[in-house]
Amino acid sequence: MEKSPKPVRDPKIVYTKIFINNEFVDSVSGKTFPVINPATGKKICDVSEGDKQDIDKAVAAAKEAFKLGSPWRRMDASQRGRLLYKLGDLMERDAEIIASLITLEMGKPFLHAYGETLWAAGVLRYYAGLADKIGGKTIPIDGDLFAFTRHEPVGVCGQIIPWNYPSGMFTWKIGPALACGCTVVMKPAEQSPLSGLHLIALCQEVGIPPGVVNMVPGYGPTAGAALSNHPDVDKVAFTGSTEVGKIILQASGETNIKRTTLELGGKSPCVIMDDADLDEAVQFAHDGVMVNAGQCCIAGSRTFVHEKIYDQFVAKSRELAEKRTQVTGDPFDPNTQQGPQVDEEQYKKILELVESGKTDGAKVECGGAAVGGQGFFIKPTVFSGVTDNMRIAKEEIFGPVQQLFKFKTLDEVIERANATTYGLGAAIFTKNIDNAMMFTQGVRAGTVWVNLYDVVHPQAPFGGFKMSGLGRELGEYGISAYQEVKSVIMKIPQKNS
Ligand code: TXE
Repeated sequence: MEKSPKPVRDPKIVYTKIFINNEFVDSVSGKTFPVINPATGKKICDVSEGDKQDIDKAVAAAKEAFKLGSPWRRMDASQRGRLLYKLGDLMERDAEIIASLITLEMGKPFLHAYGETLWAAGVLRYYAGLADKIGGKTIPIDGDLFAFTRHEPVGVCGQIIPWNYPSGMFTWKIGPALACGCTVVMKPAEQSPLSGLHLIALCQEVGIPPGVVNMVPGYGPTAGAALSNHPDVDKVAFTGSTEVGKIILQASGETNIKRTTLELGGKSPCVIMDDADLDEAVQFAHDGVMVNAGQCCIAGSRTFVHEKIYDQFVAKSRELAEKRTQVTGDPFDPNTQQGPQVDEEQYKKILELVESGKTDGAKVECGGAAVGGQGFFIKPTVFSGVTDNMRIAKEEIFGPVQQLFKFKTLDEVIERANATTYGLGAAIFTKNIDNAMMFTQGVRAGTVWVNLYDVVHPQAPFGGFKMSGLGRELGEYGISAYQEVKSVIMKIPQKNS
C-alpha cells in the first residue's frame, strides 16, 4: 500500500534569495519583502526583493547561457529531456516539502498541493519525452535548390507566474522552454515565492548548467515590468489577470516585439441540460467552481441550469456547499477541502463582489460571508436567481462563489455562454450527443468538456479565446511559442525528383 503523504506544518525555510547562475544571492538593493501565511495573516519570513537591477543580472546570465557554443546550446536534445525527467523525479521526491510550502504560503489544502505537485512532475515528463522529437522539415522547393527548416529555441524567456498553482505553473512554463533549448528568467508571484525557490534549487541539483534557469522573486510593477520590458528577453510567458496581460502585451510592442503568450482570466460557462445525470452534474459543477477556493482561471463560475431541473439543482448545490463549509479551515488538516483565500486583497475583492450579488438581487442559498476569525477564509457561497447583467455574472470573482442561472433552450444558452469577453473553458452535461456536438462547436472557449469539468492533462493544449489569452500551453502545441522557425535554402548543382 502506498504511504499517505505527511504535511510538514512548520517547514524549514531554506531558500529565500534570488537565484542567478545557479547561485542564491541577495538583491542588489538589499531589500526584502514579507511572505504572509493567509491562514493566520502572520508573516512567515522575508524574501529578497528583486527589481530592475536583479532582472538585468538574471537576463544577462540567461543570455550568456544561450550563447552559441555554450554547454546548453551544445547539449543533445535527448540529454535536455533526461534533465527534465530527472527534475520531475526530484519534484516527486520532495513533493511533501513542496506541498507544505505551498500550503503555508498560499493556503491550498495540503493534499491538494501534494496532488498538484505530482501532476506537475508529469508535465515535466511529458516535455522530457518531447525534447528530442522536435524537428523541422525538408521542403520540395522549385529550382536547383534544397530547403529545410530548423526549429530553433526562441532564446531568453521571461516567465511571470501567479500564485494559484505554484508548482503547476512552474512546470507549464519551464517544461516547454527547456525542452526547446531556451533559457529562462522566472518571476514567481509575490505571494508564493517559497515553493518556487525550492523548485528552482532542484534545477541546480539535476545539473542544469548555470544561467539556464534563473528566478527573481519580487513585485509585478517592478521586477515583472522590468522583465516584460527587457530588450534582451526574446519571449514572455505570462499567467495572471487580464489587466496585467494587456500591460505585458503593450510592453512587448513598445520594446522588442517579444513573442508573447498569455493565460488570463475567465468566466467559464457550465451548462446542465435537463437530461443530464443530475447528481454527477451537481458534483462536477460544484467542484468546478469551488476547487482551490475558487482561485482557478478555468473555474466554472457561470452554471446554466435547464429550467426543468433548476429547483432540484439549486437544492443539491446548496447541500454540497453546506457540506463544504464543514471542511473549510486549517489547510494542513487532511480533511480540509477549502483553505483561506491567498491574501487580504483577494479576500476583500471577493467579499465586495458577494455583496454586489446581494444588492443586485441574487439569492444567497449558502454562505455569502467571511468565516470570521483570523485568516482570509470565505464561506462556500451559492447564489441562485442570477441574471446576466449582474456583476457576479460578468466579473471574474476568483473565490468560492457559485452562480446559478436558468435557461430554456440550447440556442439561447450558447448565445448567453458566449456573451462574455472571456473564453477559457466551457462544459455541457447531457446524454444527447447532438446537443453536445452543437455546444462544442458553438461555444467560444479554449477547452470544452462534455459530462465532466476541470480535467487538464499535459498532453492536451490549454489556453483561451478572446480576452482569456493568447497562444496555447501544454501538449505539442505548447512548444510552438518557444521556437523560431528558420528556413534554410541551399543552392545545389542539380535537383532531381
Ligand atoms: O494578479 P496579477 P493578482 C486574476 C484573478 C485575480 C486577479 C488579480 O481574477 O483576482 O487576477 O490577481 C505579476 N508587470 N488571476 O493580483 O497582478 C505578479 O507579480 C509584470 C487569474 O494576483 O495579474 C504575479 O507574478 N508582471 C490567474 C503575476 O503577474 C506583473 C491567476 C500575476 O499577478 C505586473 C492569478 C506588471 N505590471 C490571478 N503586475 C489565472 N489566469 O490563473 C503584476 N504582475
